[in-house]
Amino acid sequence: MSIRLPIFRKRKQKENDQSTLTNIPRHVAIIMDGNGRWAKRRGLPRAAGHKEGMETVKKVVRQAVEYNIEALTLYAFSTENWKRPKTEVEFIMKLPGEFLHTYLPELIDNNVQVRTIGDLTPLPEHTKEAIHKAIEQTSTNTGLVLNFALNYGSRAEITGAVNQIVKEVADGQLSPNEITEDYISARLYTSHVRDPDLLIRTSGEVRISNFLLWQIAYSEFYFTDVFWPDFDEEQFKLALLEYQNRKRRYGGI
Ligand code: V07
Repeated sequence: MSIRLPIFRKRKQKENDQSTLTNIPRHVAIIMDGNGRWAKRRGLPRAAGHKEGMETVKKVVRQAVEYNIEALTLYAFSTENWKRPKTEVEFIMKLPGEFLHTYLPELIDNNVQVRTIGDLTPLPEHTKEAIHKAIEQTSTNTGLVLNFALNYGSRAEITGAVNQIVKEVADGQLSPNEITEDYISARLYTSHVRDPDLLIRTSGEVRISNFLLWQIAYSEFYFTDVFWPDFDEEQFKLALLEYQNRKRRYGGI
């Protein structure tokens, strides 16, 4: 007669499956790269890639709201992007208006606060009008802070802060020993949000390209080969899972 021995199974690590996300980053920043290449692959004009990329923005924002992410910063237009053909720049500058025309009501419904970082001065008037309206109409919202980086460059941002601080010192309003990291942070475009916990870049490039240089000092980086228009709900979830697993690994020591 055989004796039955109890089998002790290792407890299933439930937290590791796709359906359970813990340790959600509070601020996610994204370099939305690969729109032109996505279009080229399909034999479409680059504009088609930008348009599809705009649809991805809507999906990612919905998901960020669902996950209760506090802030989402999207690199929509860099200071370098002005070098592109005039027709392409003109097309891209219509996107904020188009986006907000269809999507602003949903942003308001979802308690999203629209903000920008960067110098909006050189943007076309129609672009600025659409954006200012969205900023105004969402200014009292308390949910997701949705930051669009427009005509943004990190070195220009830091240079601006340095100039401001030097002027305060020269005017005798500020003593050099009062220049702390917090004092500098407060003079950057991002003074209304915490530093990003996670930085995502799509489309295979493994560079920072003058995006949030000061603010990403302690961020986790996630690079994927997926083109921005293909960065769907599943892809975003993969990035959040990777973030969660990194936190778990070094949290365990
Ligand atoms: C832009 C679509 C996404 C891929 C990257 C380049 C093209 C949404 C906006 C936007 C900006 C401000 C705002 C509401 C929407 C946008 C630009 C480019 C310049 F208040 N997408 N998107 N702005 N692309």
